[in-house]
Amino acid sequence: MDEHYQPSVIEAEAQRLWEEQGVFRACEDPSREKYYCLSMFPYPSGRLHMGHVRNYTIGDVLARFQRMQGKNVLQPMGWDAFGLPAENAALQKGVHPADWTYDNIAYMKDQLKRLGFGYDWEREIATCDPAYYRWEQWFFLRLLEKGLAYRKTAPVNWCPHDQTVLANEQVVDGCCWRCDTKVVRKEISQWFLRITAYADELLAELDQLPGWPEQVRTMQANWIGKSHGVRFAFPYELDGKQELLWVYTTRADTLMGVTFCVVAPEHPLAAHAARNNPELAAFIRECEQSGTAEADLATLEKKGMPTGISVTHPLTGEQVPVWVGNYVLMGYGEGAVMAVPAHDERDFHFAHKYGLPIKQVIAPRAGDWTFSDQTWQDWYADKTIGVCVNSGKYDGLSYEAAVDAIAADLSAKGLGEKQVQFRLRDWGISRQRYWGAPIPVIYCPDCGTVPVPDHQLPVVLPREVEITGTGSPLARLDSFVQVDCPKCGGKARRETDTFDTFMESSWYFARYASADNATAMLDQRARYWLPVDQYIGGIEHAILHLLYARFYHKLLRDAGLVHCDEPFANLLTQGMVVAPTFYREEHGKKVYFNPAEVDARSDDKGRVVGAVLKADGAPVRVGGSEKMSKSKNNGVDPEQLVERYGADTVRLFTMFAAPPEQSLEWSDAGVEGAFRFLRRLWRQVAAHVNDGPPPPLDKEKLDGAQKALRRQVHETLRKVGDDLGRRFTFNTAIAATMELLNAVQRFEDASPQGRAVRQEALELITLMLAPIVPHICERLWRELGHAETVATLPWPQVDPSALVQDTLELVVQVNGKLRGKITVPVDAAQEAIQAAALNDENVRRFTQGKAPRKIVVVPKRLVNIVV
Ligand code: ANZ
Ligand code: ZN
Repeated sequence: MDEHYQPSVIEAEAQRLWEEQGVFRACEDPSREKYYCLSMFPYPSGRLHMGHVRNYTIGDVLARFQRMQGKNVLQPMGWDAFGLPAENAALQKGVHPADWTYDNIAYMKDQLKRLGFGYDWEREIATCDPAYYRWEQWFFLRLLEKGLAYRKTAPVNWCPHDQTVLANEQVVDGCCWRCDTKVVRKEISQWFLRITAYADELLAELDQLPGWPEQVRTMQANWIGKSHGVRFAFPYELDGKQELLWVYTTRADTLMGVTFCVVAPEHPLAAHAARNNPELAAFIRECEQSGTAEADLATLEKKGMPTGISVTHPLTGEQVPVWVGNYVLMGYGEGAVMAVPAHDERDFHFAHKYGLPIKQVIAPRAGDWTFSDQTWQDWYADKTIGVCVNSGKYDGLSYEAAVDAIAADLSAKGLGEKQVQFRLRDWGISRQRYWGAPIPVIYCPDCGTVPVPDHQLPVVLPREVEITGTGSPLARLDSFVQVDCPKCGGKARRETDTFDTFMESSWYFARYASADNATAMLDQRARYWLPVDQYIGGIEHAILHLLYARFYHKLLRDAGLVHCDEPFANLLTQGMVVAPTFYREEHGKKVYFNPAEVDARSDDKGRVVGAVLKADGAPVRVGGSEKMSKSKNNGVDPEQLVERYGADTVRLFTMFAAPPEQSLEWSDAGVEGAFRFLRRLWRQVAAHVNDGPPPPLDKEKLDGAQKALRRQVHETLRKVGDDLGRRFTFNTAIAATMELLNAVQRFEDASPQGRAVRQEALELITLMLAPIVPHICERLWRELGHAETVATLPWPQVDPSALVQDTLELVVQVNGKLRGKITVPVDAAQEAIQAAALNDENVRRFTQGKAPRKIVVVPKRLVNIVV
């Protein structure tokens, strides 16, 4: 065997072997336990980054490990291929989005193959393929039939100069990213999916996902945001007619503290009041100009204006003025609030700003809380602290009792009820973009909205379009837009919006099971494979993608296409890959340098403490470690690493450097270390193999040292199995294997049984590392004298007899000081242990022949001799 480790040769060889043998092709087999291992599919941006490599290595290690456990494993891969970057590339480089996307797919697929990931490529999916999105269109039509898809107007970001809708990420500081024109809000008609109909189930079933990180479940629960409150109305008269101003509150117990009401700028009452009030109309317009994101509203400076309209308090009959305020959302509750400035923080600041009265109605039941109408205090928000005061008949009631009593009184007057609200909004799925799946509907002047008939699917996204960055390319294409109405045959127009790309990623996991089915969206194979047993991906998808996928899965279930309730039984969210940043200040701006452009110095803990730019030898400043990104120029290109060290080193480093959920700190030294370990493993196997084959292992004939090594081998095997299978602590599994290799190296026994023990140790190390560094292990296995493909082998069994410990090491102290170590049989009698201790050469030097006054034996630990 060649003593030289050559990753490029052995990796290509192993990959060829797997491909020829079709090792990763998955076949449904009801007699075997299945394991569906799925990593989130990438957007084909051009090249893999380290985040991908980490995600996919974790998935591949788990898939390979479970295959060795005898499971029938499916591990597919595909491409989340629609999206904005392809259109940007078209604008910037003049390439067609389809060409750009498919070129990127080809390149990245090759990169994935060179990393040795064991995917069943026969199930590959690209979501921009009409064979994929036709089923998305087909299913959308089923949702339309059930009323789960509907159309309504909703605001978008609009650039008046480019005459185009902008995605949130295309709005930079409130302006268009291309022409810097101020972006405005525009109401247009769009398609929605009724996710709110599933809000309760989406929330309740989070409890049935013990295999998900707590943090992700909490984030989803908060996003769904179930709240219990009261919906009620303030009566008022408008132009001689009786009207009701509905509001929603979670604090009906504070109803007696209402001193004004606030409506959203888009509320009809605001519009009515603005008719003869130009100042108010201007204010409303100003509010409409600002962004639509809820996060912006939270930090927004609170502003308002009176409407001049008053409403009647439903319980006291007092007159309450109505204001318009920018902090009230039209899309939540009733788009109007009762303001209780004494106890609601936003109302408090609003009242202070505009000099509105503040009336205390909650007082602490006990303790050193106090009320102040001058400074805001957080205890008001805690419903358990207070009782009602200044509230007439409700005085003295606690939160729950007060809400019950007040809700009952409102209900008796026919003015309100208790109500459950969700923060979750219906999912807007229309995008005014080209590179997406066309929404399959047609608008006819006579028949209205007409679904595209099933037999006309797919509505193929036309290729020959002009992408200019202004307006919608599809809307300009007459051959696409102008169609005959499927109902009356008259002239009609096609919908030119495309689906939100979250639509494609909401069901791809199911399609992998039936990827080649040209006549149905899914088939019975989806029943076999679903749910996904292990899903792996970034925490950035904790809310939207995972919530949409769970929702879509339930839609599929209710259409009879899948059988289980939840799509992902277990979820692992891997941490970020971070790296140090290097920069210089130039004209007050930071200019970042890539880690590859600098020579960095590290301290003995591996922390970077200084660096110079290779190009000019002058120092650069060292910033903190941050997520690898273009903006910080601290990305490391996995391809260059694979070229230099091989895929196994890259895989080993990413799995060794940190537990999967934590951030992984990039380190050149760490990569070097991983490479050196593999080289050492290779050399040891070579040295062993080149001495010729050992005799068979005879367990009966082993001496103490041989038994000790065997015990460490099997203890390590047991630990690694647990680390990979249950704990997902790949780093500790690798560390234990490294220690074992050190022990093998120290074991210099060249006797026939010594060599047999070493053979077993090296074989088991090879099998244990196979999920992590599969290429080198294929080759080592053959060098160790076997013909099988490691990727198809079962996980080795721990030999219980090897774990039995028949000798013990005890420390020996003389007068409390450590003086020696002895090895005794585990079942040795007290006298034998004492004799062995006294007999030890080192111990004798310290006892100097004196008779011991006392000997204490602490079982399994130590012997103390007092002289
Ligand atoms: C009076 C009140 C008093 C409130 C108090 C809170 C504390 P969650 O829990 O998120 O459901 N609210 C209702 N509709 C709103 C809208 N469209 N825009 C902005 N705020 C709105 O929040 C419910 C609370 O948020 C409601 O309870 C209401 O303020 C406000 F001491 O009513 B509360
Ligand atoms: Zn028609």
